[in-house]
Amino acid sequence: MTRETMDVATEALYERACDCGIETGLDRLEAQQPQCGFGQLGTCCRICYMGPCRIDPFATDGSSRGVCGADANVIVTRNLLREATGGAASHVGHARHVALTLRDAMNGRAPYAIVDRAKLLSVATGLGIAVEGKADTDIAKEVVDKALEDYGRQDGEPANWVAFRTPPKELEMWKELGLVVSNVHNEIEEAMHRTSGGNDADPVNLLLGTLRMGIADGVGLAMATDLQDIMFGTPQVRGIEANVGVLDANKVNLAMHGHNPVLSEKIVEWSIRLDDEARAAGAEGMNVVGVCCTGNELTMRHGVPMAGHNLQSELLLVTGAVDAMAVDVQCIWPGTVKVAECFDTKIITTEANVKIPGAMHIPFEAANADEAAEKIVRTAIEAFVARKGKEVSIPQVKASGLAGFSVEAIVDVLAKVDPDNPLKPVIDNIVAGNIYGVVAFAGCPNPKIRASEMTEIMAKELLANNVLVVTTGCTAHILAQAGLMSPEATEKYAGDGLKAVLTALGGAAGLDGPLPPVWHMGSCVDNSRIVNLLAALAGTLGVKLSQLPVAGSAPELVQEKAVSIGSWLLALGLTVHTAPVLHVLGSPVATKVLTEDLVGITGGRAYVEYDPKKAAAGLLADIATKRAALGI
Ligand code: BF8
Repeated sequence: MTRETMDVATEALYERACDCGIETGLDRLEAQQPQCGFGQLGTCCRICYMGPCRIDPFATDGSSRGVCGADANVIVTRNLLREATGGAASHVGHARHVALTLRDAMNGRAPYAIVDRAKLLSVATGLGIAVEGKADTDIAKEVVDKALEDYGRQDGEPANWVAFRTPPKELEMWKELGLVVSNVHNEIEEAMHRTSGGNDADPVNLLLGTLRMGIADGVGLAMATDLQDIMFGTPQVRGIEANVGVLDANKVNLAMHGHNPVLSEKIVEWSIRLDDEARAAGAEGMNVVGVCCTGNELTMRHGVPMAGHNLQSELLLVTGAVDAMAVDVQCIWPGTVKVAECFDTKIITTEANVKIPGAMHIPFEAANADEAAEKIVRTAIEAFVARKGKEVSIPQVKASGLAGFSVEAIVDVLAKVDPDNPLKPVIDNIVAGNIYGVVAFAGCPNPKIRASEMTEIMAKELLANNVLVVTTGCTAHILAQAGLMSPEATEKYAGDGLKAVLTALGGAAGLDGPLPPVWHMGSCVDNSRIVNLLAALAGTLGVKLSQLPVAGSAPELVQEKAVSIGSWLLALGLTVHTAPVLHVLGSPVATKVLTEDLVGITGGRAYVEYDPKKAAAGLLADIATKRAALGI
């Protein structure tokens, strides 16, 4: 990413970093050039000590195979399955943590409660739990039992969250393909086993394993979302602000970074409780802001400002205005500690399995949540006292918009148009072509691609062609910062058909203007919300997900979690665009199966394109094909 192509806020912060001699990820990316070609092709194998072996897929001598005889197809597909396993482990671990917190809360051992009773009842009913005449706490305990069963069962039956949240046609398809996941921990064990030395050497079998891992990932996503909604509330549409300008020099700025709202919800609570202390310390109050996915969780439920996406996590600290950044799990750059050392900023780790040398560690567990949250907020206030009077530099850049588009919130809006059949207005408009299709943007900001404004330009192209954009994760931060979650963006960017629909819906919802053209549906685990929405549409139309005029995109893929989410979407039958390309090009089998043959298996297809306009055109062509097949 060169300086000329950075957005205003990033450029200002990067310049300040350079002036102060502070190294950031952008510098390190440059220093890493050229990056390893074997790694990019996926043909580096380091799972045993005869290696590491670097395979040249084009060689005609012995270097086309590893010492054990594994060729590029085997090595690439083993590596891909291990990537997806890393992602799924993150999500099912997250979900288990939330389930255990709900269990402890219901047993009086953790200070959390049932905030959304309606969601509790709908999840319980969906899981087949009888709710009549039972106390809410007992129902919640049964929900927890169902959740933990998905980590322990050995009967081979579909996992509870697979049976609950998978649309019937796709569940049937998975049964026929032998892809039904029963126990998510077993899946992870099996995947690590089969990809260790001297086991599965069939690339197609390994690719099917990656689809299974995607399905295990989907269990984690859906379970996390459902249980979080029960404990913290189902998001409703609300106003939000995004970008570094949400920091306030005169307040105690406490940035929440990571993923699990079990921590961040408590921090919000204690920031309110200790606001007077912040004022007594000379601040104008507490200012909790969100980074990455925990930022999405907080903005969806409370309207907490979205300070930045993953690539901005270091740069935010360069303002000198962040008093503390408290983190839990996933996507935490070790580099943040080095940047924080240049200021009075405290980086606070909280999880036993995520520690960073140089960071302060305040152990956070559900049982001690109040004490730990109180300590974290007080630490931020003390850091503000140390910072008081020192120079800070906050680029005054921020955008406003609406967030909180849970499926429930969307249905609430649609029910104002048609109370008996809320999805009908959407389906009618899809059939009529006013909504040409839907594309889900998910995943990360990639410094290799960010300068091309991949996410923003793709979204604008799609909107102009009447494609509704829904989003989660860090792409939600990017699109919010670009102003695409505002009603004005509908006027500016949406095609005429889409504009008319969003204007009518905005009117029905009692807004002054249209609904925004990009709907913020949450964090990365909330990709489950997107699938639930698509499943409802497919169910109403009586078609498979693969037949809908919809697609997914990780336009700036970074993390293994994006690989596992994408694998879930491929297993569900969706076209999934990514940039950069997955590390699979070293394998002709993987490349062909993912981009061609899979269409005949699940209906899904991997699609790669780095040019934002061409990528949008590719997805529009895909949608056109699906519309034609539906006869609309
Ligand atoms: O889980 S989008 S950089 S923060 S991986 Fe990470 Fe990617 Fe951001 Fe959320 Ni998702």
